Amino acid sequence: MRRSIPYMQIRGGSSKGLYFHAEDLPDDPEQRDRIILGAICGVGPDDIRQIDGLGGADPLTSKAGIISRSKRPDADLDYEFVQVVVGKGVTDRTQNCGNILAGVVPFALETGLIKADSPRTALKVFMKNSNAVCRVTVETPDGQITYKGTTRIDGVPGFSAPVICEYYDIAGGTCGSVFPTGNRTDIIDGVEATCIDAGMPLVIIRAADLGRSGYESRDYLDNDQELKDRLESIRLLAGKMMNLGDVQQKAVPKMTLIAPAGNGGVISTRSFIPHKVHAAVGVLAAVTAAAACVAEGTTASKIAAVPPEGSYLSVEHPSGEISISLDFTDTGGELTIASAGVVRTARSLSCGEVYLPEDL
Ligand code: NQM
Repeated sequence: MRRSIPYMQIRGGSSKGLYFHAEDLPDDPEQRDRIILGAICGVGPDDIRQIDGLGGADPLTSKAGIISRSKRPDADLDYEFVQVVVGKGVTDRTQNCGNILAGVVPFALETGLIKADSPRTALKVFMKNSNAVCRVTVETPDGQITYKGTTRIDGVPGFSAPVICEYYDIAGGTCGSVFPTGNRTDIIDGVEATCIDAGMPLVIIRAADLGRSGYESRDYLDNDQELKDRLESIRLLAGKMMNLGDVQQKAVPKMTLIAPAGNGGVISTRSFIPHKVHAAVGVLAAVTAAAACVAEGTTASKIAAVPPEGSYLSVEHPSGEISISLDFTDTGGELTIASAGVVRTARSLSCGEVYLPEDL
């Protein structure tokens, strides 16, 4: 008998992924992973084209979200993010994803997990990967989700309804503290780096310190093997320093090259996720880069153009910018982030049953 499971495919922010109800998957994490790999890569998990599955052969389209109603008093939904590492045939749950998050509430409403309010619905989502809550608000006129609207985000063509994401207490969720090495800068493999986790573990290095401008295109950097080898050797060392252990098979920490902003923003970024360059920048990666800009004594603060307190922090990336609001306190000891806000959009693309390989 051919086996299949219900799924929805949703564009969340500038990513795209498969969304599943937790109850449709086995409880055993190993079996869950085999099913997710089967759905996304089929029987060819090490095939970089993902030709035998529904994955899109790019880190940004090789993702899954597992959703259930939350039993926590502070949340309505639980969300677990799974990154399928393209060409490696493995899953990684170390990181969260703020783009796939944008599709979580639409998924819950479309599949009847929760009833919508009108004209908007705000739900609290517990993000298992980073142990924190995000309040997500979507447009639901007449109690029905709509994706139609006038909001545009860089990295996605056209206009859509806004998905407003307000993150609480995200700092240090993966590494244990915002500056997990205990320093605001470290010298790693001869280069000054800031190791920081304000929602996403990043290693932030000034591009100029590696002999690059930081304004190179995604394709150019993807072909710069010398740079990528250097970044990977720094990443493996930084992973251990950031309490992440051996990160060879993990997607974090993400290496982030920075340069002074070129278009009126706070900083310009090139984000390696971790071996391919992001077409834009991840949501939580942008929040973390913005946090590094406002914190004294980091690699970023030295070149950032920080606007007056209370203004949006515009983080530039290869396809535009993403604006972040940050409610933070920097005592010089620890950096605390009470909340961070960002606007995304989403659109449901397909739903049905995904067939699993028969020999799974
Ligand atoms: O940083 C890509 C993305 C992401 C993750 C990545 C993300 C985030 O853009 O919150 O959204 O960093 O691998 O989808």
